[in-house]
Amino acid sequence: MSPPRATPKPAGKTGAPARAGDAAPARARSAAPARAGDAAPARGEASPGTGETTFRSGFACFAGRPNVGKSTLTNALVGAKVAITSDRPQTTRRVIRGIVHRPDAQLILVDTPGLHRPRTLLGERLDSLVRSTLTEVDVIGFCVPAPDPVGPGDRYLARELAGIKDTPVVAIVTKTDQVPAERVAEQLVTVSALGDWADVVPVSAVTGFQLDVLANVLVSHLPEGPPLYPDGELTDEPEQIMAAELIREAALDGVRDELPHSIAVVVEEMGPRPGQPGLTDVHAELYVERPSQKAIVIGRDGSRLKDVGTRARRQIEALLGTKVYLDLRVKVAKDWQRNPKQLRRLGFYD
Ligand SMILES: Nc1nc2c(ncn2[C@@H]2O[C@H](COP(=O)(O)OP(=O)(O)OP(=O)(O)O)[C@@H](O)[C@H]2O)c(=O)[nH]1
Ligand SMILES: [Mg+2]
Repeated sequence: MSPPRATPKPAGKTGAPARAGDAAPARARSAAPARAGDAAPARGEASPGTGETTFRSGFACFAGRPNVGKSTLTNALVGAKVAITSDRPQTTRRVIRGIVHRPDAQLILVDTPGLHRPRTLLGERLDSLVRSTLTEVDVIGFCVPAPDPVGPGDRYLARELAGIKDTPVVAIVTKTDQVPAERVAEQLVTVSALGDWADVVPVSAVTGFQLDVLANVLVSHLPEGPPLYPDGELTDEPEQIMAAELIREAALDGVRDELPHSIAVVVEEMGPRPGQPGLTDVHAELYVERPSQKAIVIGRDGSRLKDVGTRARRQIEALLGTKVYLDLRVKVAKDWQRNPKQLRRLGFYD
């Protein structure tokens, strides 16, 4: 069965400015990633003497501090929303694969949680998740935002990445639309001096500036090989997980301080309502760490929760292509970020 196609083409190819915020969520398949052996025949495979281009396929991982724009960049390159984003740091909590299909290559982008000094067991788990991912990819994209001064966190990370032998690292200066050209130039010089990078590329995921250049650079570091995922598949994230993420994204909007970190969402059940094929029932639980946080999330007379539910439902409808009935409940899982049992229950394994 071929996967449902989730609209836009990679941003760099269409030339249209890719705004991650506008992108409809990508339809996901729950299938495990296809192994090379299962893959469809390669297009454009090199045939000696004919001058045909070589087909490349492989993995590029985006790494960087929290909030530098890794997920927004992933979405912009894929041309659809495969990862949730927010202006709060530490939004991404899992490794998310987004797939860019080109006539000459299949580029699998691996978006990772932002690297920071872990303060909780969750932080430690995410940190080790990123580190193991970094050793498994063909090329690493080290993201540093143009507006922010380069700090000790970036320097530390630059040294770590330089220590990963045999994997080229491309430094990416993100969010160039937020600053004047001189500041971008300045940041390029600073970032270049941080390490021995295979390339240094400035980009804006919001305006689409240089996305095609970045895609070309990343593809140039991939090995020759056939596509690893079926044509048109934009992510291998299961729909149930994507739905939970979309609810969390809606819940993150407008909350402050520690609360964003304390929110976790689990979709307990999701499926078509019997006798109504155009309607999907989604039963989800939104966890916080303390009763006081529960009151904030619910809001006066339930108004905030209702608003979160409405926004999340629209996004899930776009994801599934059906009407959605969303049953969203708020629960307290005391200090779940520090509790191994709770972490496991919420899907964070060690
Ligand atoms: N203006 C502008 N804003 C951007 C750009 N890229 C990302 N942002 C914003 O920066 C914020 C953080 O973006 P994310 O993509 O969630 O950052 P991240 O690096 O994935 O963050 P973590 O998952 O927490 O590590 C969001 O508010 C984005 O809208 C860009 O190119 N231009
Ligand atoms: Mg992210």
